[in-house]
Amino acid sequence: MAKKKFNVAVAGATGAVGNQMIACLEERNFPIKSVRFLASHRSVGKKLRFRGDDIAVEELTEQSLGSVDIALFSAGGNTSKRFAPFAKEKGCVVIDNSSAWRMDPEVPLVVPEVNLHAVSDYSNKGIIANPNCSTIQMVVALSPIYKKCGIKRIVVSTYQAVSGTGKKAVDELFDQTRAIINFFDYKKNVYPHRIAFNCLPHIDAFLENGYTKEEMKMVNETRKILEDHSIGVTATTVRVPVFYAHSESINVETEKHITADEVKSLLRLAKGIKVVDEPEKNIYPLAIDAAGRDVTLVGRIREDESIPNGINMWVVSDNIRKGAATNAVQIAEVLASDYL
Ligand code: NAP
Ligand code: 3JN
Repeated sequence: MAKKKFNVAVAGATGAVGNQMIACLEERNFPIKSVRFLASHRSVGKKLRFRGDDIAVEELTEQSLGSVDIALFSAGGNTSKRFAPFAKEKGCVVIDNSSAWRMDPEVPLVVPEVNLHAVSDYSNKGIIANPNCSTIQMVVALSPIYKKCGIKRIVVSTYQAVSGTGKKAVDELFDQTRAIINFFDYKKNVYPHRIAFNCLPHIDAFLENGYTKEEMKMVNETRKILEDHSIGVTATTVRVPVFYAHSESINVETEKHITADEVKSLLRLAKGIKVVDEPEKNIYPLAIDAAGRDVTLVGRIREDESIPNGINMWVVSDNIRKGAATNAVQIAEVLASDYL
């Protein structure tokens, strides 16, 4: 029997994440009957290449979602809030990359390597949420440990690439770096401070509790995905002058004891992970090695000698691929093969 094919739309197709979604659909040979690329009115008529054809970008409107089976959204939270409920009325399932629906109890928040079963709740609202990129790579690395020995507490510090802020931030890092090394004046539009040759302990807006929204996303999303609200999570998120791939220093306190060697063995068998841990040869996960790949690199795995049950690790993954586009397309693959 011929494999079923789907009408697919990408909303936010002209953006950093949308572009990568298009690349993932193509690379992974997603079963597509028709494809629509949607963005704001500013991009109408722009052509994007897909499987050898030039496809004109259309404006995202209620009409443009008619007869779409699966819509991958990465056009910001407000756009998702406005259009995702409408998509459901039209019989379309939305896989949403924004934070708009992530903490809605009726909306599954899915990382296929971790909680694939949650996809089955998609029909409540017709929406499946894709977690924040920093959360995705952390739970990919921690879920095998959680399943084996439980987790009491996680302390994480992130080193996040500028591509997480979108296309304009990638250009800003490039332009500032070029200006500074040539002794020219530089412009600053995206971040409140210079990002070139600097680190900013500030991602997304500050909240009343002193944390940023990005930090609280990591706390709340991790608990929802691991389905355990007793886990203590505290995060410090930092923007660094790297183009692609987020790095994270993670300290995890487990319920039951586990050695560093046991963690390495566990993670070597886990889906979506590559253990890169030969410090004696200067081999450990690097952003430049993770960029452009879907695998999450884990290394510097060692016991935390300050507590009885603690592990430290360094986790690196491409924030636009596994952190956004690839995770969304993986979810779409499961929907397409098992549910639609
Ligand atoms: P970007 O490069 O700035 O692209 C933004 C995209 O949204 C563009 O295609 C833009 O279209 C479109 N857009 C903006 N306003 C719109 C509107 N009113 N109607 C329709 N389309 C609109 O940003 P990005 O980095 O790709 O991120 C896009 C969104 O994805 C973010 O806002 C965030 O919600 C989500 N995201 C999630 C993660 C994650 O951690 N999973 C990571 C990064 C981003 P034009 O080109 O026509 O303006
Ligand atoms: O800054 C990063 O590295 C990740 C950024 C994600 C992001 C950027 C703008 C809006 C998000 C997100 O996915 O949480 C959002 C949002 O939808 O809130």
